[in-house]
Amino acid sequence: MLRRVDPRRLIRRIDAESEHLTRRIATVFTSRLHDERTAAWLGVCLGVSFTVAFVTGLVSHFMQHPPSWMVWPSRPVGLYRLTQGAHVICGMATIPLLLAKLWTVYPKLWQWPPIRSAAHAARRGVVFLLVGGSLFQLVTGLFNVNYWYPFPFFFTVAHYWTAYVVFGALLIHAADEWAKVRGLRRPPPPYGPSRRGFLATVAGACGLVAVTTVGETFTPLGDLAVLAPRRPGTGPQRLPVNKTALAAGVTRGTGWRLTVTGAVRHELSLSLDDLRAMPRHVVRLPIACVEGWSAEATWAGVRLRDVLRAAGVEDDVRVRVESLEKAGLYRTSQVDPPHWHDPLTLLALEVNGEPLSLDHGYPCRLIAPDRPGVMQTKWVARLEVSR
Ligand SMILES: Nc1nc2c(c(=O)[nH]1)N[C@H]1C(S)=C(S)[C@@H](COP(=O)(O)O)O[C@H]1N2
Ligand SMILES: [Mo]
Repeated sequence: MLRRVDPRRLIRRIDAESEHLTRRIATVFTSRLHDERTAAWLGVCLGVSFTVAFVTGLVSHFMQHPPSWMVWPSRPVGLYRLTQGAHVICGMATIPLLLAKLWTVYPKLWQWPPIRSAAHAARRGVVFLLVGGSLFQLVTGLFNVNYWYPFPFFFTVAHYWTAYVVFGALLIHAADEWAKVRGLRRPPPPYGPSRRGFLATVAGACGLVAVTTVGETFTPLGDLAVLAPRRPGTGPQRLPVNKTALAAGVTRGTGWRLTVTGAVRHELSLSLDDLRAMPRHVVRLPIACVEGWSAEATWAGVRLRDVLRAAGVEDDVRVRVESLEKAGLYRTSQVDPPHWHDPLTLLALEVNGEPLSLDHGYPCRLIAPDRPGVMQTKWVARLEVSR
């Protein structure tokens, strides 16, 4: 036999239950650490770190994919090294910060009723995007830095577009919560050492992550970089390798030549001896990988501009540098006028006093100032000039 249920009684029953639950939750989360002041402090720090990550991330994206009107300078030499180091170190140090913030505010997840009005629903929607997007950025970023791709999408595209969602949600959320941030300027209500201790612990955790990773790009702290997958000074010819020749399917063949074609007055086909016969220049430049590590090395070879001048090019041409590598996203890169005019931009034949090893791009690789590592093309075989 089915019992008839009076819907009004049922609703009253549910209301009473939920009120009871809300009261229970409130008693569970009485800790000072879940209060608004702590959350606001952590929010300010997250606002700063996500802004740094967003801006430096856009720099990296638009250096690699510049719209036709955008031209990047080739100086300061180490600018990209700095911005990308900041991006990755800041992102890593943000992980404990975000976890602390989520722990501080998670009682709000169970607020009852879950939606009170349209405005409240919109606000919670923004927070949902912010939390979900932030976790996504930090987790995929961490995996990428460690060369681990357990997800079915392409990292850079997903990381790039999610950044706009997160930053948009962050701006709305910050505007919405600004009153609480302003409240931080008022003297705090009397409380014990717990909150200050909690914030100090979080700062310590962030600092520890930063100190154990920053050595991947700041050489004096190289020995401390236990969390970094690549370290300056470690690798063949004292330089890390991202993509090996084996992984790129490149072997040490014979009869290599460098061809220069496209918008040139004379096409060139140069042997290695032809290049060695040209004026040799030595430069000290870093490889600054998108994944955050960077390492300086001493490179020797011919200036890209000398080769292009020999082919007879106009001042405003662009150059596509192509690798022997058959497939792969990073087998070519674009060199714009500021970079190929720069006397530091070389087609390098040697690194740290030795001919390039195959893993570093033998027989010839591009090395230029202020440029992401992915654009320092190895195993160069062709220069395609365009107007
Ligand atoms: N042809 C080719 N060049 C390439 C790559 C590649 O995959 N293919 N990887 C790039 C990346 S991501 C970096 S960081 C640098 C690393 O140079 P290194 O291995 O000599 O340190 O090479 C770049 N040049
Ligand atoms: Mo890289």
